[in-house]
Amino acid sequence: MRYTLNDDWRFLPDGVEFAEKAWLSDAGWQRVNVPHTWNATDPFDDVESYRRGASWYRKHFTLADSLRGRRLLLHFEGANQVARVYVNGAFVGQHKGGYTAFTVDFTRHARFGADNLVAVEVDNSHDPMIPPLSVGFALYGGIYRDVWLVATDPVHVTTSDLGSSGVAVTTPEVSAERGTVRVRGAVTNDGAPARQLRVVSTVLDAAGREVARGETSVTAAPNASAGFDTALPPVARPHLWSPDDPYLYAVYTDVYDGARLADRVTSPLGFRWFRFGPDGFFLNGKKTFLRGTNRHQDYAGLGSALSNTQHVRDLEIIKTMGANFLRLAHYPQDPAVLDAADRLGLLIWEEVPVVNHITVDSEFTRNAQTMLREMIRQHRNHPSVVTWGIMNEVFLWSEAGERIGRQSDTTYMREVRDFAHGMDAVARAEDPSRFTTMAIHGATSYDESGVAAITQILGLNLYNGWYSGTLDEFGPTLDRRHAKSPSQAIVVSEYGSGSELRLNAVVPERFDHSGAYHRLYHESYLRQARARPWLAGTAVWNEFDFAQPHIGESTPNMNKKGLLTFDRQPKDVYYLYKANWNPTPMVYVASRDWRHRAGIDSTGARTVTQPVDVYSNAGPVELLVNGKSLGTRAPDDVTKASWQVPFAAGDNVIEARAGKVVDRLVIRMDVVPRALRDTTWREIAVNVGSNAQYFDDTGPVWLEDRAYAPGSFGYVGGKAALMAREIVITDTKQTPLYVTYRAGLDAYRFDVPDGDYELELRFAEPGGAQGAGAAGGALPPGEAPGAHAFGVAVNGRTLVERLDLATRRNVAPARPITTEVSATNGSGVVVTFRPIAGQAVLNAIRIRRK
Ligand code: GCB
Repeated sequence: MRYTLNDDWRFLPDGVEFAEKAWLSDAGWQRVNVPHTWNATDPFDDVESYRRGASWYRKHFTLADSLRGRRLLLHFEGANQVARVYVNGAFVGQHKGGYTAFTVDFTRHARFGADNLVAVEVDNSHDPMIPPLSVGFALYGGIYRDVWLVATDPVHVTTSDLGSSGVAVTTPEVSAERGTVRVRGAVTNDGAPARQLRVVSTVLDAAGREVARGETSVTAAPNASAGFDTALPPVARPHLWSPDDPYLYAVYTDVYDGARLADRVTSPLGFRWFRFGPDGFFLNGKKTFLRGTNRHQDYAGLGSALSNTQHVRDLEIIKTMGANFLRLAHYPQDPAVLDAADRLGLLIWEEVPVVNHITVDSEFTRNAQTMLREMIRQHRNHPSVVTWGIMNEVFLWSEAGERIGRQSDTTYMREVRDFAHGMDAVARAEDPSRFTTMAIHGATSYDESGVAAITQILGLNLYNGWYSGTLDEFGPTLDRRHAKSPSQAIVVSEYGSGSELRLNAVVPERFDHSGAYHRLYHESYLRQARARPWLAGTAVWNEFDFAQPHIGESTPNMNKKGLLTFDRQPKDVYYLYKANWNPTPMVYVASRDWRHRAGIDSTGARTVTQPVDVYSNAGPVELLVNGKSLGTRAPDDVTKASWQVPFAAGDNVIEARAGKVVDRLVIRMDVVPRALRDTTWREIAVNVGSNAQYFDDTGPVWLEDRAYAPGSFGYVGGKAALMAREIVITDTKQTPLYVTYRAGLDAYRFDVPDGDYELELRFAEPGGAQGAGAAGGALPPGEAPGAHAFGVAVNGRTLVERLDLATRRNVAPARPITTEVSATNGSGVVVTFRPIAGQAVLNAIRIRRK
């Protein structure tokens, strides 16, 4: 019998003394339900980072008298990252590691018909002995998964097997003709005398019909456990499990004490066989390309404290996209995730959070190996799991926790190799039926140290065309690795680029965070992966945007590589995958992220010609714009068809038709005349230093930047630049407008007719970081550190004598200035910059006719 103890906890965000004692009042504590994290929103605090430290949770509960004589346990699905549990003041257990479940026994301390108090101290402080050490995601503290009260008979399946159910179900032999099942575990007799027990394992099909049964007798001495290992008779012509047909059986493991059923454990079962090899992945004898993605477990506003239904919904989104593979990066996830993967049909790569570097210490190794064992024992019965991951990019940081490009410390490299060998050996011994894997980045250290050759599968995290180089380098990089590792299966465990719903571009560029570049990136990777039939599979980084504290970019503290946003709105790029991977006929106008555009009149007839892409897996597509056909096109090899669309000023109805499937979208176009003396314009806003347009519903479309041309507008002199990734822009919600800028410009000009104007200039210090950019190595660096001080004049009149943007390290507050200006005698509006220290910079500019 078990039920959740999720409701009505008291929470204190502090590490006080005696919090486990009933006499300490918790009347002033916050009321919370679990799942709960105290870091639901503070990873997004602009400057101070999120709180890592100790907190207390307490819950009062009563135990029914009928539970007397039972074994009483608390099962925590996850608490990050060290949890110390007390019941009625007594310490009952401790667990290290934030991503695996644990069970504590409090039978001796239970009170019946009276108040019981469970108190849990949870601490997510950095601990050099507990993986992960440094990560690019938030280590949310708290009891952020379900808590269960479990009551068993004194005779029961062992509950002390590293948080697992105590039962291991394997399928030693599976073919289309027959499937054999083996059930192992242990039973415990908490009482006296010794007991002769029967362990009966039954396989039930999806309709609940018994298809196999086996029995083992065990003698359990008083207060002792005894193992069982039951081989069941084969199931003839088993209904195989696969992503296309995720047919599930169930196994009941029943413990009988005489005629009495003392305990039952239910395990999922799927019959399937698979292998990974240098020639790819094979499931049930069929070559299967792993069409995959990655998932972090956090969500806008909730942090890591998701309900089970939210976990399940994430997997449904992934399945609907047409994926058949999911990497649970970088840590074991909620049991609801594994259940959903079994039921929906998603093959799983699950891994332990050994990320970036290790601590060379036997305690760290012990903790990492325990986590690995816990993960495997807790999730090994899920047919969806095909590989266990032992680490991710372990050479990205140095032993001392510095982000470095390349390892040169050969002693450390040897230590990492030994560590990896140890982890790999644990995984293989725990579960010979799965394959071992690790994910590596592009450094040579993995080969030099021998680490790359340790696991059966090698995962590659590749970002060609994002952090470095060009998109076309992805395929050749894969080929070189294939040649170097001829005996390993290769999976692209990560690839991705960032995008931001508010940015889009006609001419997308690397790192512009436009939806257009995001799509281009994934189109290119899809194509290149497809051309390599030996590849086992690929996994997008990442299905969802997720929190990444200490990073700047277009939305501070967020990793924007998701195919969906942090609150699960699909970006256009999601439909690229759906069109390619989900056979359901669809057509999609790939401009939901860019429904309000602007552009300079291309014909003089108040029209702007810009591209529109459509994804269709339903055959040739006809595009109609405002009811007029622009012709029919056949989609290319990644389902894309493109048109140059002449947009009229205002709303344009775009309709794409592929046979019976239709998609319709209204795109609004703001037309800026070529010559500003044509006063059909009211406002011109420019995202200075960027090739991308910005729009956020609160104001105008901010155009991509342009060089000045007489009669029109634009910059004079200078160079387009990008803030270093580490710089967090504060005091604005319109961060993308500040991320790009023009440095060293002489002027910004608008050849407007005489009249009165409102002019807004926006600035932020790009050199706020000491050595920013360099730390990331491969990233486009921002300006060199140092003060930027300059004067600004408008039409010859000083606006600011000395604008000094220098500020704290890695923090750049947004600095907007609005002024009024009159253009007289054909002066137009001319903003001039006079450098005092370093170069002048400008991040955005806007002019409005009054
Ligand atoms: C990686 C890491 C992942 C990061 C990702 C990125 O290689 O494994 O944790 O989030 O790159 O977006 O930089």
